[in-house]
Parts: sequence; C-alpha cells; structure tokens
Amino acid sequence: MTPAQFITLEGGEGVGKSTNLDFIKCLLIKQGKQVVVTREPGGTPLAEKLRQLLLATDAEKIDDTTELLLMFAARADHIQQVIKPALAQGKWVLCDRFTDSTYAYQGGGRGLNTENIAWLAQFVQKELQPNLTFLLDAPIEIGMARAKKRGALDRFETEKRLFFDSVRSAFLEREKECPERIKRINANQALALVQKDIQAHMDHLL
Ligand code: T5A
Repeated sequence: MTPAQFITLEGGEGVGKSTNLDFIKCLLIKQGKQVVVTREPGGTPLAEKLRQLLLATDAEKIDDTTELLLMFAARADHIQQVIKPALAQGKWVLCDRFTDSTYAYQGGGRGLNTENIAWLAQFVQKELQPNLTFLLDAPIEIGMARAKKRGALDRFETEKRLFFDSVRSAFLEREKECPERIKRINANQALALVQKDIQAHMDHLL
C-alpha cells in the first residue's frame, strides 16, 4: 500500500488549484485514505494571520526580502503544526501552494536570489519535500480572467503583466529542475480534461 504522501498544487493566479485540490481529495477519500487539505501561506492560526498581512492591498508596502521571510515564517509554523504531524499519523496532505510558489513569486516575480530561497528551504523544511506536485499551467490572461470572476484581487494579483510572465517562467524552470516530482498539467482546457490528466498521475501513484 502507498504510504501517506505530501502532494502540492502549484501554478499562477486562478489556474484551478483549489478546484483540483477538492477533486484529488475526493479521489483519495474514495480509496479510503485520510486526507488533510491545507494551503500556503496559511494553514495554522499564526500562518493565516501572516497570509492576511501578505495578501492585503491596503497594508504598508512590504519589502521583497521581508515578504520572502514572512512566507518562510508561515511555512515553518505550518510544517511543524500541520504537515509533519499529519504525515506521521499516516494522513495524506494536500497543500494549495508550497515552496515552488516561493521560487516562482519571490524568485521569478520579485527577482530575489534563488540561492537564498534554497538555503531558507533547507533550513525550514530539512528533509521534507512534496512527493508529487501538480503544476497547473495556463496563459496568464486565462488565469487572471478566472481569478477576477471570483472576486476582489489580492496584493499579488494587482501586479503587472511582466511580474506574472516571470512567475510563469520560474514555475516552468522548476519543472525542468525537478521532473520526477513536478507534473505539468495543461490547465487551459475543459475542467474534465484537466481532471482526467490529474487522475492518470494519481492512478499511477496509488
Ligand atoms: N505566494 C504564495 C507567494 O508569493 N509565495 C509563496 O511562497 C506562496 C505560498 C496566494 C498568493 O500568495 C502568493 C501567490 C498568490 O498570489 P492564493 O489564493 O493561494 O494566493 O492563490 P490564487 O492563485 O490567488 O488562488 P485562486 O483561488 O485565485 O486560484 P486557484 O485556486 O488556482 O483557482 P480556483 O480553483 O479557485 O479556480 C478559479 C476559477 O476558475 C474556474 C473555477 O471554477 C473558479 O471559478 N476553473 C475553470 N474554469 C474553466 N476551465 C477550467 N479548467 C477551470 N479550472 C478552474
């Protein structure tokens, strides 16, 4: 039997991470797995407070390095309080965004040095890595149109086009660096087809 796995969903704004997280959760529950669904930044009371600060549009300007450190502060708490305990209890963990988002947004989008991100990841995560990551990829205008339909935009979603181009390129770079773990899914197709592709990877894993 496959031991409990840590699965993350990644991608730009509005590509369908939350929608497909629910789909994977249902697949796992049908297989009799215990599942913890969580998100980043967030997942604990402290990390959710940091999320509010990070996503608020009316807050004072956040310096890029401060933003990076807040992401990892939230992640450190999330790993200790939620992710590691759940995996230790044999529960599968499904997480909406994780460290690949930091490489994409703070590394690609903000242009921060990826060596510093790698150092922080090692410091905070130790040996913890997702077993499987779905990278939902779609043209930026498609994801943004979906995100806008959902409601008010957050601090990241108000960034310029160039920022999102860099985020998308950095995600694709991560896929090249970690091809075993990161599975790219074409999110610019009907939801049923997206889920068919995800299911094929999940069947393989299970
Ligand atoms: N961040 C995060 C960092 O900068 N660094 C980090 O280290 C981390 C962890 C978090 C923000 O924080 C940043 C990145 C983010 O900007 P978030 O809310 O987690 O924000 O991320 P968002 O991308 O903003 O989440 P969204 O809820 O907008 O997008 P999802 O979850 O990707 O999309 P979803 O599932 O809500 O779908 C959006 C709409 O599209 C429809 C859905 O029904 C929904 O209406 N949809 C489709 N429609 C047609 N065809 C399909 N295939 C569809 N799939 C979904």
